[in-house]
Amino acid sequence: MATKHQDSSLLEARRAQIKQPPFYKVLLLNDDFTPMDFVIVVLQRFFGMDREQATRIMLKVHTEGRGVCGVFARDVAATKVDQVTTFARSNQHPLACVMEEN
Ligand code: TYC
Repeated sequence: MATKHQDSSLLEARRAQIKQPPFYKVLLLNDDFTPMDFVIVVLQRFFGMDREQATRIMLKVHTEGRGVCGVFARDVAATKVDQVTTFARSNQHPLACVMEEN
């Protein structure tokens, strides 16, 4: 018969095996050069926000230094980071977009 101790050790081992699928936050970082209107366009185009929502997030990044654009599965988050970075560089802006485990 399993002891209480064995039962809880088994449960712990099982919990360690069943890892939650990793999700990632995609964030924008503030800088002194990217125009506010450009950031608003990025949030609308790549994160499906309306202008009001996009303005709110842009101002949060501007005042607090960083802000979350959304939470996605790892490959989707990586694609968003690539798309935003490519779009920013092709418009000569230094806008930084990064992902972070949630
Ligand atoms: N700080 C920028 C400015 O004053 C605006 C800005 C907001 C830049 C958000 C980047 O992720 C950013 N023009």
